[in-house]
Amino acid sequence: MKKKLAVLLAGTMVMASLVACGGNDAAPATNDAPAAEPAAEDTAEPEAEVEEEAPADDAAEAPAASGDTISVGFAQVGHESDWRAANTQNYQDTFSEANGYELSFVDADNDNAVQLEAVRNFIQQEMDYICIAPIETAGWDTVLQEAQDAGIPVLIVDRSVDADASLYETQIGCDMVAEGETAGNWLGEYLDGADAKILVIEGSVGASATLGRTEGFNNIAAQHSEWEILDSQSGDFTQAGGQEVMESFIKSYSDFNVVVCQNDNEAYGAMDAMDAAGITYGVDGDVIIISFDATHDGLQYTLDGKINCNVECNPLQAGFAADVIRKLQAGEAIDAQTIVTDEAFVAPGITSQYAVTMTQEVLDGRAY
Ligand code: GYE
Repeated sequence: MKKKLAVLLAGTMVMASLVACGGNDAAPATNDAPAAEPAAEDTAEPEAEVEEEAPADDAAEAPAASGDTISVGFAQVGHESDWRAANTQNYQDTFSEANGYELSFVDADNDNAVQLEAVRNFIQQEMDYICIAPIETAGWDTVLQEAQDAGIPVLIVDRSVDADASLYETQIGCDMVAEGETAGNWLGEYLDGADAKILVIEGSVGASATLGRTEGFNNIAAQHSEWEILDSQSGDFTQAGGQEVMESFIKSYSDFNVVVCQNDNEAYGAMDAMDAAGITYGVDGDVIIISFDATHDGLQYTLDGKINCNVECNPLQAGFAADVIRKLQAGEAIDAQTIVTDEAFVAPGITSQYAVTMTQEVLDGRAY
């Protein structure tokens, strides 16, 4: 059951530091620590962003220790990609009973209405905390206000929302604009002044991951008059979507040398479509493939030279959410935003100032 207690954090609020908050320092809260509800004016205070490495697997130490179980509702986007599967698994492992949580997990199947309803159900069930991985950035004000009115702290995770930041506690996720810029910077370095005719398979429409990666890549493309973006269509972050979009691109464009896929699953679909059309790609082919996520299979394709550059988005983010909840339980200050840091990877034979060259060792060392 949710206990309501407004904890005045103003006096204890500290500027966000660069000290790692997702590591093994998550001390258990005491038994009598109630579910803290920071005062609204405190949550509205802008704090510095912190950049974080992914937390270790054991980051989610039991916040409740021997005390009450903490109930957490997680409204997940869906199951559209390998990235999402890894992210879901990470939440289920982290917010486990053994760690002192009761996790209510809803897979919204990429449907906004289902996701909004899930959040409203969590409010009705008086969850202690709600985590939302928002399908789209838009449309959140009303339900976030409802959660705040009910005194339930909300964590926006993975993607971001357009809503007023005073309506939620914190946002945790990768910097999507930076990811897009990394992809563009790598391409500029690789092409070294050569022309590019670029096709973009975007992610789901209205998702911050799509908007950010597109913006970031376009920022760099704007610096290259020798580049032309021929077309940009949504593949909905799925393999089937990537294949469908690529098939239609192949019908419409006979002259292209770069395909940007905004996630690995779309890249798998795009590769299938190019295979079927007899178009070669990768380090030994005619078409450069850029992908995002750097999941295990995506990096295998990168190691095999099929994907030229793969920009990571680390799905292991639940430890950061657990750490925020631990701090709220303890009445401690939290960061307004946690940026999960990423790397980029390039195929063997490519060296880059923006990316790590893939080896079997790098692949074997990956946790997802
Ligand atoms: O890139 C994609 C997933 O929001 C970062 O969503 C996430 C994206 C990820 O479907 O594979």
